[in-house]
Amino acid sequence: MSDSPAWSPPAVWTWKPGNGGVLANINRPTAGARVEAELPVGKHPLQLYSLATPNGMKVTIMLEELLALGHAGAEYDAYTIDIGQGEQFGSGFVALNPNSKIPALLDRSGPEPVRVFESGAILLYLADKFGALLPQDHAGRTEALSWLFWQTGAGPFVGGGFGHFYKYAPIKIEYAIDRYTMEVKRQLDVLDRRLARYAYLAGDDYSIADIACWPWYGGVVSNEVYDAAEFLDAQSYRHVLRWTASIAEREAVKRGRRVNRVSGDADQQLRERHAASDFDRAHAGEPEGA
Ligand SMILES: N[C@@H](CCC(=O)N[C@@H](CS)C(=O)NCC(=O)O)C(=O)O
Repeated sequence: MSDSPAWSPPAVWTWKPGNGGVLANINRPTAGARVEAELPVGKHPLQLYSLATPNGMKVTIMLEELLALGHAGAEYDAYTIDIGQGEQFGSGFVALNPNSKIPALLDRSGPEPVRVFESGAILLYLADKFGALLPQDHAGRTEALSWLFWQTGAGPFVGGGFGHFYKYAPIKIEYAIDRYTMEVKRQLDVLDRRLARYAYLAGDDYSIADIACWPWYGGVVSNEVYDAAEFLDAQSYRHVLRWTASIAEREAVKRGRRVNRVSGDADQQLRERHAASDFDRAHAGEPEGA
């Protein structure tokens, strides 16, 4: 093996500021708010504070799907949280998510506001609230939730494990990359075998299980995250590729993936979303809020 670090752990770990690769300026070993900062609030019942990462996209895709199904109560204001600048540690955001990670949702439609954090919990909350994108029968619902929870358990191996060590870590560590590459390929094979038999993860119908998995695994095989499709031999997961391409064609997915996007093609970015017409305005190159 090419790397053999001559380091052994001390009795008690101490934090070395600066050790954290590209996130070094925001990572700390402690939780809680670092600054007083109120969150903006718009006019719709649902307020989303997020960023167009794979976890963030799950929620904006879900909201756009609900709106496409005619659920007017799913209208939402989406605000960007710049995690590179540490906005997730502002007091207003921490009050919504004590874990300081996007996405976070505030539902102001009832007598008391309801906060929801964790992307999987937000998908389930919205599916239950609107009675959509989750099978109604107990067996079907259970299958969909199994895949939803599978994703929230498996996803950190993709992002925090493979993505971190393959793409973001300041040094390339063969042991870590081997370990997480094997796991990500195993997960892709899990999906490929399932999708060889069914159109969607929960069966015949598109559901929150697909919405949770698509930004991660679809992003990996279509080379949109980590630039690792060749390394992972993504083209061999042909059922995952078929599923990825078919979901990418959905109009709600095309809209949802643009919300809270702050990088890439300018015409695909919509930092804030307050109305369906914002998408047309962004395409026409007009400033937001115009
Ligand atoms: N388990 C969480 C993970 C959320 C998460 O990791 N969010 C990342 C962006 S994708 C984040 O906010 N990172 C900021 C930080 O770690 O400080 C979920 O599914 O919502």
